[in-house]
Amino acid sequence: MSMDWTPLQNLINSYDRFLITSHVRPDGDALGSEVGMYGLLRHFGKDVCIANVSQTPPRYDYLDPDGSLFEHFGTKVQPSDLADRQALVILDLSSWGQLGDMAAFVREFPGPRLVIDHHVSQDDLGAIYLKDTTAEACGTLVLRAANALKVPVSPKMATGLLTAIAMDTGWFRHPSTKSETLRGAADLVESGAAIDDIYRLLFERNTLGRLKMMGETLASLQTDLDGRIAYATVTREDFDRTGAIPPDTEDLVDFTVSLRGVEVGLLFIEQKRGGIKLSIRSRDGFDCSQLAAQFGGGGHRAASGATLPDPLSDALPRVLAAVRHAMQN
Ligand SMILES: [Mn+2]
Repeated sequence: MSMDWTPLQNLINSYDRFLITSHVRPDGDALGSEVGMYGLLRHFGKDVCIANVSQTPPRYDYLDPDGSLFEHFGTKVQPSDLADRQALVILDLSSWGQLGDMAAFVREFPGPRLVIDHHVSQDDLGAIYLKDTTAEACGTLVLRAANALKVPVSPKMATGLLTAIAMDTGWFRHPSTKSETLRGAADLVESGAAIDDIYRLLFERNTLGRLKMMGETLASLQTDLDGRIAYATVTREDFDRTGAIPPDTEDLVDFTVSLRGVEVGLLFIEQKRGGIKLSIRSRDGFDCSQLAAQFGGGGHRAASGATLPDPLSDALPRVLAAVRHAMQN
């Protein structure tokens, strides 16, 4: 799908001080897209600041080697520090829930807001939307924006955007991977993204806590509906026992759908503040975003998530019943 990037160009023509943000618990696509957008706006001489509602997971520290790029909203930057920002660019999300504790700030932001996103679910964020739900990653859209606006892609931008696209396509394995995905990735490698280094930085720097958490997650795996559903749980005790931190659970849900015969995989993660973070993955066409929407969440057809206020003992049977119901109808 080709997109008209005029709204972004207009914003660049009209404003000087930009703020970029993305979703809670940022992943490779969120952070990598921010790095790409930062480079794009800097190319036009803009004053750019990135503020995120969650801390940057340690595995992504290579995107911000001197810790100067990603500011943590609420600790490192306060709303008053951002009072001079004229325009807001929101990446890889279109729902209030995904903004977490930054939602109030965004609601009151006086300047124009631009959303660049590829998620199906959408709230009215009072923004201009540049959205393509067929895009495999938000990073793909930022790369297209750079190309459309004739911005040369620096090695830093390329590193961010390759991270974004690789992570949202499961390192070019998911069905969302098209020939264009690989052509885009090839361009990014040509622009200076060291694909071997990026892979090693992301996947071969596990902490002992994360590996032990993988073990706990696998040990908790169970199946339902004659093996068509698989689900695993991560409890607060698992965190205490393994020494893992919340970002260490990224991608663990993928184990559930790696089991032969499974069509829907679920991972329930107990949250420190209470409630459950639910991750949903599917194979063979089951629509995860619809299921997530039943629980106030959203996402994509093959990957989605939601946050439930209930304790694990209530959330698990409730979600399982909903999945069974959806699969049997
Ligand atoms: Mn994404």
